[in-house]
Amino acid sequence: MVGMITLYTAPTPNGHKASIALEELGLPYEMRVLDLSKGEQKQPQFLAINPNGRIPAIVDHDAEDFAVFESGAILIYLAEKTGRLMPPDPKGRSRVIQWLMFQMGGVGPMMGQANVFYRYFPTKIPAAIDRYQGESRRLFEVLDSHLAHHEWLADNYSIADIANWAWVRTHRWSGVSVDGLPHLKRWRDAIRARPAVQRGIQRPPSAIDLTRDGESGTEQFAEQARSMLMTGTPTPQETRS
Ligand SMILES: N[C@@H](CCC(=O)N[C@@H](CS)C(=O)NCC(=O)O)C(=O)O
Repeated sequence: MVGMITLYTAPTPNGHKASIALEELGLPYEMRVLDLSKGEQKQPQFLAINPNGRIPAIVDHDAEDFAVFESGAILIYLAEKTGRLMPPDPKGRSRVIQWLMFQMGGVGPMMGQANVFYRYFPTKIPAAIDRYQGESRRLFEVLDSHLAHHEWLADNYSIADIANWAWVRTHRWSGVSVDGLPHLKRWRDAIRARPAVQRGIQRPPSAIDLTRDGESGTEQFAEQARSMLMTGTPTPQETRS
């Protein structure tokens, strides 16, 4: 296979970061959707690509089947491969990477844990829910303050915007409000209007709309995430089915 990327993914914010970037860059790719509730991400074939057993990961068949895991690393790889969505000069590149790391080390983990304790964990621990929702909201306020004086997170629309947006758009699922954050909303709406972003969030489409609350299927979705969380790895029966 030449000139083609394989994207291993699932309909989650981290997966959509990669598909949005691929769509923005117009790179040809094929998609392999892993069923996380069946533990396909923990199968040996996939662990050979990503030892961490999580999506997303890519294999670049145009570069001797070079494999990349960690969504932030994938975004940097794709930007550098194409020379787009991140400038090459050290300061401009650093500004993009700073906001990308802000998402990778902050927004993603905090919202991810907010989801765990607010939606999936069988025991409700109010202090844990408050901690992760509160920290997510604090990070949203940092974004809002910065966006009050900047159109995009770095100099131009970049992989930093893609990474943060893919999580911010799901704020309702995490139970984190964006009320009173007008600059964040302006930025969110501007990115949502981009055709490549619209295509990216359909690759693959979410089983439920994570940007809304109270949808049908919500409980089934939460139940699947809950069982994945509790077991860590799938039981042999789940693997076979
Ligand atoms: N830091 C990783 C996080 C990846 C991650 O947590 N992926 C989730 C879906 S968003 C996953 O594969 N979960 C399955 C599991 O935990 O087994 C990245 O940004 O790529």
